[in-house]
Amino acid sequence: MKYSFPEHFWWGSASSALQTEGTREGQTTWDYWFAREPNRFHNGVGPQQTSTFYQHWKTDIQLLKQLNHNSFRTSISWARLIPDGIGEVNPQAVDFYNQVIDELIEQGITPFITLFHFDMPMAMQEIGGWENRDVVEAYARYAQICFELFGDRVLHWFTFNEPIVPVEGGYLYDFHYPNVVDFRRAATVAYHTVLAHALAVRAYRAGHYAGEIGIVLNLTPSYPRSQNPADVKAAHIADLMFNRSFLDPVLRGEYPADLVTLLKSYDQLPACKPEDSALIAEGKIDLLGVNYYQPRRVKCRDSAVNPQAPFMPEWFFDNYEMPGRKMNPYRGWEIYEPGIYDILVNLRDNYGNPRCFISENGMGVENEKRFIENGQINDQYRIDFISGHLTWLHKGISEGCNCLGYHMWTFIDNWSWCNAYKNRYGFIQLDLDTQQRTVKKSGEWFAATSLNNSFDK
Ligand code: BGP
Repeated sequence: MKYSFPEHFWWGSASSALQTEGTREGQTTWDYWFAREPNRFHNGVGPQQTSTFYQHWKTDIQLLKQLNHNSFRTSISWARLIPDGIGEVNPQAVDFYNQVIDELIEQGITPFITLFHFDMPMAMQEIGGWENRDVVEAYARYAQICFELFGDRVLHWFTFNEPIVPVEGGYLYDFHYPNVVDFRRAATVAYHTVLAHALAVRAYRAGHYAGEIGIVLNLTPSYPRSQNPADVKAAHIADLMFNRSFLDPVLRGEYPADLVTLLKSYDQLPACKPEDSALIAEGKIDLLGVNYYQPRRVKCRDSAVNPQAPFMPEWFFDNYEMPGRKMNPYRGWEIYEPGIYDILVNLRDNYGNPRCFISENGMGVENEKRFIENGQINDQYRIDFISGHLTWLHKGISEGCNCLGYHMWTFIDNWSWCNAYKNRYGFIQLDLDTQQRTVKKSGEWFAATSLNNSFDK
């Protein structure tokens, strides 16, 4: 069967500043944490060992073109642009991002720019990071500076990438700095992130720029083990905490009432100011990026909560391993293609069918060199992964969902936080020692799909 996509569909991939650029003066939390605890990172490889986009941006953009990208998302590094987060703007950074943006446009690739992709300037973390409202203000200033510098050419802005992840990683589950385990502080970080987002949207609207502004959320549909009310309730609470804690503010301009009630009853609500709700209402977006990797399956808890243990989302559910689930064993994530359709239908039916696109979807695989045939990685599993998701996305579009594009994670194999280079995601293989780039079979498949605006399956 032939799957064709709407005219002007966005075909491309996503990456981020910290994971690709390298060579940076301004220090981030990642540089600081790596210097102190290199053992936390796979094979002791830190955030300075990248695919060196800072040096190779021009030839990399040629590769994007070779892959027939019509759009590409990356982020600006706050710490590169404003090394201490709040002071002087670094003119070399301005030159660098101007060159990248201009070259993308020159090559017919629409730049999509994220303002914050997990890379907090260390100077900002030292004063409390997202727990401190001064950092919220500093971020709003940084956003405004970006709009002023690049807003004449960048027409698709994203305030944050997956804002729930620094909350989970840094304040609940110990996989990002500052490795705090404290729900109330996590809730404060999440709340302040929403305020920062809304301030950036306000600044963007005030500047009357020609483009649009949105956010990228990782939406993990919450599936209950069964229709037993106890399982359904568990899935509902997981959905409130991990999806709707950001989805509702940015699309409806307010938090779900039952999330607020739940957190209030456990005394976990962050400190709010009376003027906050009006600001949050102003944060409604024009465009939603959806990152989808895996579903969340939950069931009612089997055991009673230990009242001495820290308050956690898992007080309300257990994770459920569905028998027969399809797994990506390298990342430990379930592969469930219909999830992408369920997300789009939920947006259509419950959120007014907003303009949206798939901003990340991907499959990280270990030791891909074993798949080399005639000098090229034959990653048929990745082509199957993409085409499997695209068929469900296609079904969503044919049923009226307002999905405008599909971006893969990622372009060239890159540094993946604590996993460093363990799992490779790219359309293009990176040899870390020589920096040589080689297009994988999936890259060729994607180039053809984008060119034809369709594929056969
Ligand atoms: C997303 C992030 C990306 C990227 C990707 C792959 O959550 O936006 O930055 O890293 O996941 O996940 P990981 O690197 O954890 O394997």
